[in-house]
Amino acid sequence: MFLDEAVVSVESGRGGDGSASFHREKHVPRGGPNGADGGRGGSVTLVANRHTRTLYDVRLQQVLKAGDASNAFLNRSGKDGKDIEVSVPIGTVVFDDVDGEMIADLATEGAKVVVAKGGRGGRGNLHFTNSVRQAPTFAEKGEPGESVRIRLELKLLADVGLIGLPNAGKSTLISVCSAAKPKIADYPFTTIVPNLGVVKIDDVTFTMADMPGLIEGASEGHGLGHQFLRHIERTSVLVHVVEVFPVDGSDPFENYQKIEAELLAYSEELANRPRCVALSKIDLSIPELTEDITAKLEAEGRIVFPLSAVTNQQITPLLYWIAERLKEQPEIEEPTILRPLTGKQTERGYEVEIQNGNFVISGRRVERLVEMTDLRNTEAVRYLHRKLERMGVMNELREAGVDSGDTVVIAGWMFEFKDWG
Ligand SMILES: Nc1nc2c(ncn2[C@@H]2O[C@H](COP(=O)(O)OP(=O)(O)OP(=O)(O)O)[C@@H](O)[C@H]2O)c(=O)[nH]1
Ligand SMILES: [Mg+2]
Repeated sequence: MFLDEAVVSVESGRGGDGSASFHREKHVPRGGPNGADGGRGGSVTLVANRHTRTLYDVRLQQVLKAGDASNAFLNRSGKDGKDIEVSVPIGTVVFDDVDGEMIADLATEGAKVVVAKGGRGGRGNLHFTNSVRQAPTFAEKGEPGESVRIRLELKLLADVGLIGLPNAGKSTLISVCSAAKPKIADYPFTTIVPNLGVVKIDDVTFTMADMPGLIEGASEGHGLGHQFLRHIERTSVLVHVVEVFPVDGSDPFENYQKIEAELLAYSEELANRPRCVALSKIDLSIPELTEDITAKLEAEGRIVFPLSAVTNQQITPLLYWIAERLKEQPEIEEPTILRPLTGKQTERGYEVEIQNGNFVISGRRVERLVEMTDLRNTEAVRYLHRKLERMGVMNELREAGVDSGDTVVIAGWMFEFKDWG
């Protein structure tokens, strides 16, 4: 796994229990209910922050856990649990690690997503009074916190991406265009994480990312494959760096075709981005050879910039071309929160299934209802029963053929079915 990826467990805090209590005053033997509510459990929020550069700190954590709330005591409310905010780099994409669905794309400074929402505080008995039940002896328990596993991926946000085979001269190019100081060496796979540089040409400033070398089969995950192709998804302009005179004796034109094929296989949309070829290391070539390859690439419809980063030849025409292309590009979109994690889990649906003769009810809302019920208190159980009746759960059970005395299982609790009708 790379530094720009992290899988973490996230837990929100549980809500505090509500209390069941009654006014006590001199001369008043039994006052009205006054039980207070439990506190709200802490939530876990991810926030995009430009001072955070990698997901390294997140990866060091086993669990990101917010605080539990405290229970209400008599007529005093419980304290809320501590929320936690975790800083992640701008460009972090959040996935549900279980179903792989994307939850949020934190593409701008300050973009936030709640990944685990704190449990609601249980309501005190005061809430359960009505015309017939004036002195409820029960209160609601706090809602349990959520526990989810999320996967974070950092997608670089750069205007321009430098792509090409290993050793093509990408890092050297970014080092002469910007203040970036990437590692440069005469062997392949020198760059293992993308380097970001800021380029200034006249009054235009843009960011450039130097990608690790791609190899044949990258689109199927070979080499560093998808890991890095995904970084270029968010660049507006691509510069394909092709070595004019490869030391390994390979053919520059075939090399060019290999990478182009990978791009196309990875994403057609990506392959259609504005793109040019930087024909690198022309100081190692002879003019005839350089011209020959340039002509071949131009015949493919490519714009070609023969250049040398070492002798600093012909770099500016490339930068002007990039600046022009960027002017034509739309601004980067707003952050997208596709699906707050908690949204999916509060779905209203439930299911009744018969397992080994037991009637098993599943569905988050129903399970939470049971988890928040003080099952030792008959009055609370009756209240639960009525709620389930109103939700239609009881009818569904009857339709499934439940009989008095049968066992109903909800959230791991077993109930004996009794039709109070
Ligand atoms: N003569 C000459 N050598 C160059 C030029 N550009 C890069 N090189 C050399 O080519 C080798 C590879 O350069 P890098 O910039 O590390 O190549 P890269 O594409 O970043 O390679 P990876 O990170 O391994 O994918 C180094 O030895 C560089 O000094 C150039 O314009 N002229
Ligand atoms: Mg490199």
